[in-house]
Amino acid sequence: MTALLTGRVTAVHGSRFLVDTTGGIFDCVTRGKKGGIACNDRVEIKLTGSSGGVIEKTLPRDNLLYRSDRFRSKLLAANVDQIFIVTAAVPSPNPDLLNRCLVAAEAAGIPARIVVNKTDLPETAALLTRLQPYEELGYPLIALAAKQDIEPLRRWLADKTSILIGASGVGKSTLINQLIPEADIATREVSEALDTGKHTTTNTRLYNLPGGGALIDSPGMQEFGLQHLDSAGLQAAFPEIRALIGQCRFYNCRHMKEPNCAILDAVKSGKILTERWRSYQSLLNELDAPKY
Ligand SMILES: Nc1nc2c(ncn2[C@@H]2O[C@H](COP(=O)(O)OP(=O)(O)OP(=O)(O)O)[C@@H](O)[C@H]2O)c(=O)[nH]1
Ligand SMILES: [Mg+2]
Ligand SMILES: [Zn+2]
Repeated sequence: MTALLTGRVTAVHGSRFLVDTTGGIFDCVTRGKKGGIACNDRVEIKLTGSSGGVIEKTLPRDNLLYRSDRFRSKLLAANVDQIFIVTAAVPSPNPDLLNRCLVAAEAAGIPARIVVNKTDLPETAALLTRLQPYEELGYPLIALAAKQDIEPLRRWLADKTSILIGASGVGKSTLINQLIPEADIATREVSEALDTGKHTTTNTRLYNLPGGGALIDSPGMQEFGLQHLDSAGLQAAFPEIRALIGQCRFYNCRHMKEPNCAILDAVKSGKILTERWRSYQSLLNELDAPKY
């Protein structure tokens, strides 16, 4: 009988997983259908050959970042110390996507930071002004141009496992290439030059940082469902709503259109950003939609 090897999942390609162990890197599959396996999961594998194996067991997770629609969950990464939500003035940012990423991070109990990339573009000034209130909510803003100077981000990463998430084209893979030249991830310009269509990232992959720690690249997302939250969990995932819970007239207020609602009052007076409340409202509506 072959002994089990412990390792961590460093890449997810559909139903195949690369597992990094003290004995080398193995290309693994799972045995039957066993729930999901995420990038950076700690697993036990049984070798089936010189380079392949089967994942026998997923070890307990410290945390799990994932999204979910009504039909299924999409696991992003496990056991991460922090999440960087990458934005840029171009392509045009979507505040709802940012809010959903922040809610997912809060729900998973993982600290979130916002990276504003491409500060070389003149449109960035307006974006930074618009995002300033997020810093006040407790989400640090890190502004930089990946292609010019990566230092503002580098100092956040030492000895931590971090993931970059965000829309397609904001520069996640470019950031990783600048920090870890050996990563050599194909980014868009390569393909633009060869005219082979977009060179977008299609899988989640972990790269070791030269000075210690690791950074996970993920495919750009357009949607971020959070069907795994309930209404209380959703309210708690908005720090500015969480701070006012218990101050509405109705103890079970949903902050949608109820009278004497502390949250609606705060939206009206500008203390809560309208774009934050809109995201809350659309997430709550999605939870209420019938599940098939
Ligand atoms: N002007 C400018 N462009 C940048 C900067 N960083 C990245 N880009 C460009 O943004 C485009 C997209 O970069 P990628 O790194 O492929 O973006 P991504 O977030 O990994 O995209 P997906 O893999 O599709 O999710 C490329 O053309 C980069 O050259 C920057 O600091 N300034
Ligand atoms: Mg990419
Ligand atoms: Zn209320």
